[in-house]
Amino acid sequence: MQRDDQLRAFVAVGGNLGDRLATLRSAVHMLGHDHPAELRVVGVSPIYETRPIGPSVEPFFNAVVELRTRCAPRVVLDRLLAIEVRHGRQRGRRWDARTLDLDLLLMLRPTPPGWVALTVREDGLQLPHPGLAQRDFVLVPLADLVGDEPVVDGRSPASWLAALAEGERTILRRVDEGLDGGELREGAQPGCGTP
Ligand code: PH2
Ligand code: MG
Ligand code: MG
Repeated sequence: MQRDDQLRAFVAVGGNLGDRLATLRSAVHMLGHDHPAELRVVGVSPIYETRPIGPSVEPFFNAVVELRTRCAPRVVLDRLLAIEVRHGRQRGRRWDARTLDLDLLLMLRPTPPGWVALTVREDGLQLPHPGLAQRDFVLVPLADLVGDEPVVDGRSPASWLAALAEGERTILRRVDEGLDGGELREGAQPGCGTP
């Protein structure tokens, strides 16, 4: 496969229990290092502190990470779930407080001259993520990475953000400490599941 066949995957990273900064940093480290032959971290957004949507009271830390991969969406999702489990994630009530939540937001495949979003509708996996256009805690960090690039049906994160009402905004502040840009790696990706 050509290098150009790599997919771009965008992952929302969030958590509102424990040491949120340490958790997010650790999750991004694992994304970049647990499966180096499969996933490569190429972008990290700033971290935002956000008002919880749903029953939680503790504010979240939220960020978005961009990966390059040749793995299918289901494989990427499995890697994310494994990292959640390693951070003590218990699956309880929907939208309970959580140490770490990794959501696969979007995957883009190269369609020169641009990129086209994969559409997936399977049990436990829907792409693009169904909440993508409504949540500023993913749109703002996604816009930090892609700006006004059209990512789904000609729409950009910036255009969805512009359509959000003031009352739907959750971002409290941008956190001074960031994710580690040292996770970013150059180089080719051997494949998915190949030695
Ligand atoms: N995640 C949820 C529910 N509510 N609120 C914020 N601010 N950030 C989140 O990541 C979040 C949420 C479900 O995963
Ligand atoms: Mg979530
Ligand atoms: Mg989730």
